[in-house]
Amino acid sequence: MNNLISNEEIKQFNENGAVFLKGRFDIEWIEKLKKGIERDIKNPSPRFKSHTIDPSKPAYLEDYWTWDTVPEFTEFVFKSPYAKIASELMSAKKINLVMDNWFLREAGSKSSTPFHHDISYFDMEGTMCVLWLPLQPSKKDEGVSWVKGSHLWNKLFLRVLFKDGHKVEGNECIIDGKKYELPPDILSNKDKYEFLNWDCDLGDCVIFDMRTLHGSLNSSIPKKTLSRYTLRVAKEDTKISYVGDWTSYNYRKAMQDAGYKNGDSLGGKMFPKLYETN
Ligand SMILES: O=C(O)CCC(=O)C(=O)O
Repeated sequence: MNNLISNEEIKQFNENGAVFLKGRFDIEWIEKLKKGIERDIKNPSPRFKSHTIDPSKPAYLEDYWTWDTVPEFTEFVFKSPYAKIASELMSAKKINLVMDNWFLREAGSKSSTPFHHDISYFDMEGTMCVLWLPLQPSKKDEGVSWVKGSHLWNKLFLRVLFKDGHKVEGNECIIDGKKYELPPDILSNKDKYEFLNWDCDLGDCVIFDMRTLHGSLNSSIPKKTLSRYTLRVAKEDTKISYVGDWTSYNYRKAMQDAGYKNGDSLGGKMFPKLYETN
């Protein structure tokens, strides 16, 4: 099968921690994912939430880990080109699902995305990447910005809540030799960092390393409702690694109930294989 990604795109992903991919998803996928979000909102998972404290204000909504209950998401996870794209970007022989979610900022929402990296939210260790796929055309200041090269800082930052106020969860600590630090105050020190962000048409996406810091760089308020589907996948080196209490809420419990133990490779019901090279 032909390559979906160029060597230059792989280089950008490795060096910058995020790569913009033009027109890699057919509009049918975008329409399907939009339908999936509509379906999910009508019948959300117990994990569905608004990050906007005042319920009378336009909301910033999220649901996650619904790939197995929303048929449009199931189809995207197993049949879209993403798993093959991810295998090329990460030079992976095998790709397993980690977790999907979607975000929706209603027109007028003042709630924003805190700067964070996804690695701290998961009880896993290894090589992982994230698809960020906007479902409406969006300008660079309406979406997320990535801190160029931050995946190579060799740092782990504590989780930040998306709820207004962006509270950091837990305290600085060392767990199994891994140090978890307070995330840097990116917004007060914008001149210290280089940012990556892109205008996206339908079908464009950004794929980023699980360790790359990202969040809302400015306080722009969307004039139209904007949504995106995000999907985390892992290379074959990835293992289960239970970490600090801040990841413990329902995702950890479900993993433990399903029998996943420290050091296990991904696979099985929660983290199925999506792609394997011959
Ligand atoms: O698109 C958004 O609103 C947030 C996405 C994000 O931060 C993530 O998927 O980790």
